Amino acid sequence: IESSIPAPLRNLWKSFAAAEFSSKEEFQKEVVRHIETTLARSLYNCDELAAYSGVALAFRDRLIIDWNKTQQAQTFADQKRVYYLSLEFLMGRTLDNAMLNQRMKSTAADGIRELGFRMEDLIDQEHDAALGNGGLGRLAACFLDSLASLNYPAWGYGLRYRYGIFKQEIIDGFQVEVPDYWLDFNPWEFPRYDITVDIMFYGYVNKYTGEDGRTLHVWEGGEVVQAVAYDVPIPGYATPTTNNLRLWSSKPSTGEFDFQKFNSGDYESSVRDQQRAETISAVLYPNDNIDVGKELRLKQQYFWVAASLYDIVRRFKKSGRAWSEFPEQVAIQLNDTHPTLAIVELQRILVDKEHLDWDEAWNIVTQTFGYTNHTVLPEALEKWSVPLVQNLLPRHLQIIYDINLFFLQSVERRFPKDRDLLARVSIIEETNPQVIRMAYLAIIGSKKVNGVAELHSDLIKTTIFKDFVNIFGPDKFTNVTNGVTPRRWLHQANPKLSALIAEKLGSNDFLKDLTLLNGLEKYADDKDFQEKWMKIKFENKQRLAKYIKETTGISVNPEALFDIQVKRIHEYKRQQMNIFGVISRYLSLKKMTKAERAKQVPRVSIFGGKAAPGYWMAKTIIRLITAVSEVVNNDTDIGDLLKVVFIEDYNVSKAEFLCPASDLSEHISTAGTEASGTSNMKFVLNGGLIIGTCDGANIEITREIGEDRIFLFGHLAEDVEDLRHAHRYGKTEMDPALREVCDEIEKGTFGDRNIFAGLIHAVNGGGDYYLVSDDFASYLATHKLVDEAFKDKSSWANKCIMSVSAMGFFTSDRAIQEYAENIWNLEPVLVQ
Ligand code: 9GP
Repeated sequence: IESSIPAPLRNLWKSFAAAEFSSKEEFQKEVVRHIETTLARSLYNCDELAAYSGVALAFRDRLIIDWNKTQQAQTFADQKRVYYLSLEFLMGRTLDNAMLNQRMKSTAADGIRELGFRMEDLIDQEHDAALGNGGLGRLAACFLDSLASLNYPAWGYGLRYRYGIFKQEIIDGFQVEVPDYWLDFNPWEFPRYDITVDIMFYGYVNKYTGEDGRTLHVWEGGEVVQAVAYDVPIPGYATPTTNNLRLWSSKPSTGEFDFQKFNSGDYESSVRDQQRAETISAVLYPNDNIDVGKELRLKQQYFWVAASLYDIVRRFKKSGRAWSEFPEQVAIQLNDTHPTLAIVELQRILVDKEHLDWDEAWNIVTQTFGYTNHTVLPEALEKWSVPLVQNLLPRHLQIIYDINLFFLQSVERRFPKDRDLLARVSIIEETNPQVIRMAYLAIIGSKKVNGVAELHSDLIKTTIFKDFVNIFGPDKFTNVTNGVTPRRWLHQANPKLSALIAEKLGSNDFLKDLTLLNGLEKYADDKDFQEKWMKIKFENKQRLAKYIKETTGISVNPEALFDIQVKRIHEYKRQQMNIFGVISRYLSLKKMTKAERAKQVPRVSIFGGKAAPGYWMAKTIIRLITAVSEVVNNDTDIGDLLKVVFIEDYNVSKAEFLCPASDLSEHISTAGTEASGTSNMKFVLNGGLIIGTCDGANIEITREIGEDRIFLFGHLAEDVEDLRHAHRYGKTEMDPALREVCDEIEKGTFGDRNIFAGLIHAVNGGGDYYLVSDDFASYLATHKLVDEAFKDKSSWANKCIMSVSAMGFFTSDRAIQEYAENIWNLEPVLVQ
């Protein structure tokens, strides 16, 4: 392709395209140029937002040059690409990451200072791109960073929600949701108005006989909506590779609005059509680990996968290869079951549009897809009602029926007369109405299925997908333990610690190869190093204390032990157990003499996280936390010995300054319920210890860092069924400390007891499904061990340093390499 363009033209073009800044002065020139011309502002009305915008646009220019080069290099290389389909990408802020990945932050900070601004203030101007709920969406964002950093040819595909996850306000102690309109000024996206795809819904299926006598299915007569591409550049670290994240936005396909209706006075209905189309990508469903089953959600899913597949197929067809080569050129990873309709859509394209035989098409489909499962929670496993799918996607329902029929026939041949097995593994569940089990469809249509931590991958094989392991054999099921990007979660979030590590190890190379952290091991006992290490922790805690004071008015002592639990609020994550534990600590402190109190380790218990708007129990947990904080923080007997803080509107940016400030963080889900967890990795990587259950990735973290550096407690996953059974069949006795806590709540110590009745009932008489009572004694006992351990500063520092030195495994680079080698069969493409 290159040689088709005359060399002089090529060279002229390249000399202009390479206009990148590399010095402070060039950077300043670009910033001022953008402020003056792109933004039409001047020195006299350049506020922080304008300055942020100028800096962002200057860096964006650099990114675009690399982005173009990457797309060209990947096209010329003509190698296999991976497409990561995720309904959520929780990207957070971009500018800081872009500066660090291009290793230009200190040059830029100097340049900015001379222009009269502070870098931190400008970074704070940026709105988080919050197109996700929690761990699943943030994992997708870490994966994009690693894919680019490792030079893999990869595209992300998602939805461009106009409203991301809501903003959380705490009013009178209760969560209130406020819309998050994040698109006011977003320099990081590029609308591609020329890249549009028409997507159909509803309609009917007609059958025709083709020239070769075959039956053709034609889906027609439906409502058409247009998908418009918005591209976001994803820079790798210390490499020019800049991949693409394509987000789809919906609009009406027939132009702005219906002028006929408008002219005849029917203004409302002409606008309604437009609004209906735009609604599809309007808002992210704010549920984490809960299936909602709403028609609009199904529309979102189909809209997004259909547009993405159209794009992927169009790109493949340009190569002129035979269809049989599709799986050699294309790997599609399904992030959870949300994109499972892609399997059906590809089969439809191949059979109905490209006229391949069913079997030939199905063979291509099942070689192309991989499916990642992120949960075993029954309430989170997606099931779509058959009548809903029948109405919205009539042809897809037929295809799903056929996939199911052929699958069940093959099962019957291998396991004759096992009718129970057929009912168990059928994609269609015979409820009223019937429902489609999306996870089963994803397994049947994929080449590989993976869980996200060892325990979780074992559990899916022995519980929810057991029959499929029998049918397909164990090789189809594998594990890829999650990871996080050390660029954002160490280098960006904790610059001082990152610099100290680099100084000790002699370079920044650990940001590319996290296993190099093991070089810290030999300094773990070095008193001078320990002091420097703990000084950084203290400064990070001071920064958090200042933020807490400014935002909540609560004064916390940075010398106290900072104990943090930040994540989505969910009963299975057991924030209720944490706050019950805080109450228990409070009651113990109240009973102590002054002399006894003087010996206690002061604590600050910090909580943060959003509750799904319709999840009443989660909202009640938030209310209990805020109610306890009102009482405890104002109790003069207690003073600094215990403070309780709820951080409003927890998001990626807040996680970036919370992780570096923890002494202890809590990952205390009921064993077997948290698939992996990723904040556990972030906290340890930032030099904090964790208290946790034997669940998700906690188990592998323990294996890597050593049992004496983690505070594990509670029952094991294998005990859970028996314990639940005992509760169901009459176990009534409750842990005495927990009873005391419940009594105190019921006495009204924390305000209106009626508000908390549901929470109390859940652990007392309501079956205690999350086993709070069963784990409570060991939870409290383990917190005592934490207090004791914290008193010995040097040994605590040693534990933290040793833990960080052993965290190399938990980089998302390792996870992506495993996906590339074991699932996608993908090779990197180097960009010059
Ligand atoms: O709940 C899991 C969490 O444990 C995991 O770390 C994350 C990324 O793999 O996925 C979460 N799952 C979901 O959000 C829904 O399946």
